[in-house]
Amino acid sequence: MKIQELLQQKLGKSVDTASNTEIYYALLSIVQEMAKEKEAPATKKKIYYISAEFLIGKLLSNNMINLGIYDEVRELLAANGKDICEIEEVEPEPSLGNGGLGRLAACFLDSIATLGISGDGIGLNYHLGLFKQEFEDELQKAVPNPWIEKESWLTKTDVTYPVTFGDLKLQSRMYDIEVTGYNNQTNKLHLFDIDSVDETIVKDGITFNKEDIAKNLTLFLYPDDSDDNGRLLRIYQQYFMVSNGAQLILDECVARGCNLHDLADYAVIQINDTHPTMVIPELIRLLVERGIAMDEAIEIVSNTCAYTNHTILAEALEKWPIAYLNKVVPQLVPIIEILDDKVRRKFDDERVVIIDKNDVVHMAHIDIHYGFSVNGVASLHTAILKETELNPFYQIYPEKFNNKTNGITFRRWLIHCNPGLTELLDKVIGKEYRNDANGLEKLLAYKEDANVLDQLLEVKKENKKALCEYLKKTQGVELNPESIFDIQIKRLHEYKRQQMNALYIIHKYLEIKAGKKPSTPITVIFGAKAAPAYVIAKDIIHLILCLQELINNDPEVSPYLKVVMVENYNVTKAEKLIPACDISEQISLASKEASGTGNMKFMLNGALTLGTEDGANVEIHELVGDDNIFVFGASSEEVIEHYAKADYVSKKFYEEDADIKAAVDFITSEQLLAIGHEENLTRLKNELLNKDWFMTLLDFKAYAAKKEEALKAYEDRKAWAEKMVVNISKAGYFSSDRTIAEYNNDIWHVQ
Ligand code: 6GP
Repeated sequence: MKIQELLQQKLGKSVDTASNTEIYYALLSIVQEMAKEKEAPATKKKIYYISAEFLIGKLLSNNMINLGIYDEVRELLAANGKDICEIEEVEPEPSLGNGGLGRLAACFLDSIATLGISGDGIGLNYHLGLFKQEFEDELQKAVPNPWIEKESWLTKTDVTYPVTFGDLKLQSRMYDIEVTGYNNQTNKLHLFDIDSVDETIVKDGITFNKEDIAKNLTLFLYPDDSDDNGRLLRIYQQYFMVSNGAQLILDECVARGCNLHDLADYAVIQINDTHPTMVIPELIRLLVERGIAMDEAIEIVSNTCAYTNHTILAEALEKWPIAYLNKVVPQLVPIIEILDDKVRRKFDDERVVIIDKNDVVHMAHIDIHYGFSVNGVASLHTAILKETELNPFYQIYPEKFNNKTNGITFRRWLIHCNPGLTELLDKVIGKEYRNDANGLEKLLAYKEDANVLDQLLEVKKENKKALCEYLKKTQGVELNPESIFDIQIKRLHEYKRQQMNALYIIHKYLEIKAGKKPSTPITVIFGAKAAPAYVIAKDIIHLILCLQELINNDPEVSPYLKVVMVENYNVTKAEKLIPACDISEQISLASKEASGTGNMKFMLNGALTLGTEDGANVEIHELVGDDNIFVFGASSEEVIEHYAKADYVSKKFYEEDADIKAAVDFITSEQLLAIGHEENLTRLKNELLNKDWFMTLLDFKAYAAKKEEALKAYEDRKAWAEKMVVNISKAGYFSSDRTIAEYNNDIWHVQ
C-alpha cells in the first residue's frame, strides 16, 4: 500500500483535516510496522552492546530516512498543508543518556544495523531520564524528565527474568525499540524495567527515597551518588541491567544452537565503559549454575567480553567498596574474589589487583583482565592509556589494546539535521557519499568554485536564521544572524573548560567597554547540563547565566557581543545548533577529552574548530591541515608533566598577567554580584585562583589570541568558505560506519 493510503487508513480521515499530533502517532505506528518487517535474520554470532546510556534522540524522522520514506512523507504532508518539522515537535525526546558515551552508543546502533551486522543494544528504561534542566534565578534547577507516553517507540515484550539482590527478588520486564539501519535491516535496543516503579515517589525536584528499590530502580539515569544510598542504588541498577542482559544473551545463544562451552562463537559483548562490568562475574555465575566448571566459565566469559574505555578521569573509573557489593549482590562477591585471587597469583603488582588493600573493587581491572579487548576512543586517548593510565596492564597484555576512533552517524548529523547542506552536496557531488562517507572528498574539487562557496555560505546563513527564530521562540532571546556563531555544547565539566570561554567573554566585554569594538559582532552560545551534585560545574553555569543577563541588557555591549545558554541542552537542540555554527569550541585541557564527537558533528556541518590538541581534535587537525583549524594551548605531554611534577600554580598566571587578573576579578565584580549570588561566584573565583585543576589560566592567553585569529579569519568570507569546504570534505573519516566496520573486523568478527 502507498504511504498516503496507509496514513489515511491509520488516521481514519484525510491528512489535511488531521492534527499534527494525530499525524505523528499515525506515522509512528506505520514506521514501527515497516521496521518490524525488516527484522534481521538470526545469524550464528551476534554483538551485544551493553550500556548504561543510549542517547538516541527523537526517532521519527531518522527512522523515516533510514526506511527511505522521508522525502515522500515530507512532500505528502506539504501537499496537505502540513510541515514535517511541526510534526517532529510532537515527539518527546527519549531521556536515556547523559553525554558522549550515550550518544556514541546510539550512533553505533544505527551503524551496526546499517552495515547489516546482527547486534542489539542492552540497557535500562529510565522513566524520568537524566533530569530536565530549568534555569531559575540564574541557577540550574533539576526536575524530572518524563518522556514515556502511552503510545511510543517502546514495545512491551513478554520477556521477563528474575533478578535477585540479597533477599530482594524482582521480576524484570523487557521493552524493545526497533533500530532500523539506513537501507538495511532492523536490530533492537532492549531496555529492561520493572513493573513496580513508582514515579509518584519523586518530590521536590528530583528527590526520592533511595532505599525503596522496587519503586525507584529505573526512575533516573545516574541518581545522585553523593551519599551511600545513592551509590548503592547505582549498583542495584548496574546489576539489574547486566543480570537481565546476561540471561537474555544466554537464552538467545542457546536458541541459536550454542552449547554454552562455545559461547564465544555465538556472542560478543561490548562493555561500554565500566557501568556494565558486572556482566563478567554474572555470566560466570550463570554458566557455573548451568553446570560448567569455574575455570572454564571464566575462560568462556573472557573470550566473549570486550571493554571500551571512555575517560581517563580517575573519578569516572568506577570503584566499589566490597561491602557495598556484599549488600547488593552477595552472589557475585565470591566470584570477584576468585577473579582477584587469580590475578594476585599471576602478578605481583598492587596496581593491577581487582580488590585492593582497602577492600575496594576496581571495575575497570575486571574488564581488562577478564575481557579479550581493551580499546580507547581516539589515537591520542589510546596512546595515553597505553603509556600512562593503564600502562601496567599494557605491559601485561599488549595484544589486548587497540584504538577505535569514534564516529557519528551521518544520517542524523547531516541528512536529517542539515537538509540545506545535504541538498547542496547531492547537487554538487551526487548522492554516493550517503552510502560511503569518504565520497565527501569529492567536494574538495570545488574549493575554488565561487558558485559553490557562495551557496555554502548561503546554507549556513539560512541555518543561522532558523536557529535565531528557534531561540527567539523558545527562550525569548533576540540574536543577530549576521554575527559570528561561536558554540560550545557538551556536558559541563571543568576539564572541558566552559569557564575559559566565560573568562574570554568577560575579557571581550571589558574591551568593548573600553571602546575596542569587534568588527564583526560575536554570539557565544552554550548548552550544558551539570551533574546535580557537581557544585563547581553548577557555579560555572551560574557565571554564564549572569554574564548573559549583564551583557545582553547592556546597550553599549550587546550590539557587538551576546551570550546565550540554551536551556535543557539535548539531542534535539544539538540538531538545531550544530548546522548553524561557525566556530566549534573544543577547548578541553589536552589529554583529558578522550575523543569528543561533537567536534566531528561541527566539522561535518561546516564549522571550524577552535581547539586544543586533545582527543579526536588531533585527528581532525591531521586531516584538514594547519590552515583549516585553529589550534592552541599546552600539549598533552606538557600537561601530563605538570601533573607529574605538581608544578602548576594558577595564582602565578593571575598575578603576572593584567588581562587574566581583570577577567578573574570580574567574577566577583559589583556588576555581577548585582545579578548573581555571592556564594557561587566567590567559590568559583577561589577555585580558579587556588586550585584550577584543569589549568584554565595556563591556556587562557593562547586561547584568547587564537580566538582573535579565528574571528579575524571569518571576515574574509571567501577564504572562510574554502576552509569550510576542506572540513566537510575530510569529515568522511568520522562516519560511525567506519568505526563500526573497524570494531567488527578487529574485535567482534560477526559475519
Ligand atoms: C565520553 C568522553 O568524555 C568523550 O570524550 C568521548 O567522545 C565519549 O565518551 C564517547 O567515547 N565519556 C563519557 O561520556 C563518560 O561518561 C565515563 O565517560
